[in-house]
Amino acid sequence: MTKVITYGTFDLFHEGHDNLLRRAKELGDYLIVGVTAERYDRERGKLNVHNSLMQRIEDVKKSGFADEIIVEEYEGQKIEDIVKYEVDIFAIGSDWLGQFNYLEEYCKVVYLERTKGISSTQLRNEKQIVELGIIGTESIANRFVPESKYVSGVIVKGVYDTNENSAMEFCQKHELDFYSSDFEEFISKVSAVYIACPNISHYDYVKKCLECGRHVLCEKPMVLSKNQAIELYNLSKEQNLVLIEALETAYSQGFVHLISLVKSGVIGEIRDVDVSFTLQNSENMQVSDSNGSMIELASYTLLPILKIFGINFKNIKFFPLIKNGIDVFTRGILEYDNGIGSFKVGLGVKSESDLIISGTKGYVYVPSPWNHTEYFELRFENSNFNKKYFYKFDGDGLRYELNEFVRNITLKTNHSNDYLFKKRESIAIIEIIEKFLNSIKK
Ligand code: C2G
Repeated sequence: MTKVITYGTFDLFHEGHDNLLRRAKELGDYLIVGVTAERYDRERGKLNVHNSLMQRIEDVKKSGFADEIIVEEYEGQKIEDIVKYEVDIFAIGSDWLGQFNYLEEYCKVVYLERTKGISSTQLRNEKQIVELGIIGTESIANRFVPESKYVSGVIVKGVYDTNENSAMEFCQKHELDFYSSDFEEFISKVSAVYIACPNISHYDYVKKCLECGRHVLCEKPMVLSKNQAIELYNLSKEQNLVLIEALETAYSQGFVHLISLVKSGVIGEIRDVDVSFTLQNSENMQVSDSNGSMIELASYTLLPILKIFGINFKNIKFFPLIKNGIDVFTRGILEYDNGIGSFKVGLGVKSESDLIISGTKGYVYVPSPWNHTEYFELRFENSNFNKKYFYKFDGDGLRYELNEFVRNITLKTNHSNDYLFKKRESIAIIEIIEKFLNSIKK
């Protein structure tokens, strides 16, 4: 008898899951299905799981392919299960290609091609699965697709790029349902869009997508003009659509707790927020460094300053270092009635990308990379009172912004529940970047 084992969350059970189980069963005579426990999903950074473990087990049972169902509760359990149940074949979808090769020591490993385009409208409406399309094929879009599998309730269906070849390659690489260089065709096949193309075209695409009735998650900075930002947010409101600027730090657990803690007064009144973000090479950034450090990085550094001191600063000063027409390094100072916010951003330069918040009773130190906020420390003159905080930050964080986007679409709370990253904070950051760009033009 050939025994096959497979694992999954099987949330909002759909035809992709059904196909996977059917083909796994066909590989042998007896199929064991491991359904992930809630705690294990949290531990491995899977977000937004809707159905309870009981419901998900029930759905797997109903498929009729499983001879035995077990619960996957911890990292490393797969090896133990394979040995315990004397499994011959481990099967999993091709979105995990290569990642389970370590199991070859124990049994045969088969990657089954994942089902592209779970397209039934019934599925979307009844189970609220967001069918996402991506505009752009640059590096951040490439990092986004693998992250998306950690957010339940969303399927990346297709990609759009004006360059058809780039779109085709991206589609093949990420096993998407379709690619297109025809915007009308692209938009007709998706219910929501992630915009990750160079930011010069963000405005046009956000507007077009909203006008077509699609929810939009747009890379930072969404636009480079305050008026355009206001116009787009207003348009999304009129259309009752979700529009979110993708700034992953704002949605990550550690950062959210850090801000709440500081606001609760544990380090007294805040006098200074000093934050830095530098990148030696901008390979991981959305576009080439021809944009300059303010466009690339200021959205991050302005976030903690505006979160803590608010958007009404009295004065702002920039000290840029310009090379070949762009700022390779910029220091900025925001003056408030009761405090100072200072930041530095740089491309092709390395410094500690840390965050220090100084208060009248103590300070918070967040070491590099502070924007992941995996760890920070409250420090006081009497070090006996120092306290360390640790958080999980999975992947490169893109799942957090996607999770917030999907959550907003499902709950339709775009305008009432944006406290993690308020529209007015997004607009204020864009306005500061615009001010800076105008100042270096002169
Ligand atoms: N799947 C598929 N086609 C889809 C969606 C999912 O073939 N369109 C497959 C996945 O590749 C996986 C299974 O269905 O093999 C279950 O998918 P999920 O519920 O998303 O679970 P996942 O996070 O992939 O679990 O230990 C957990 C496993 O390692 C992975």
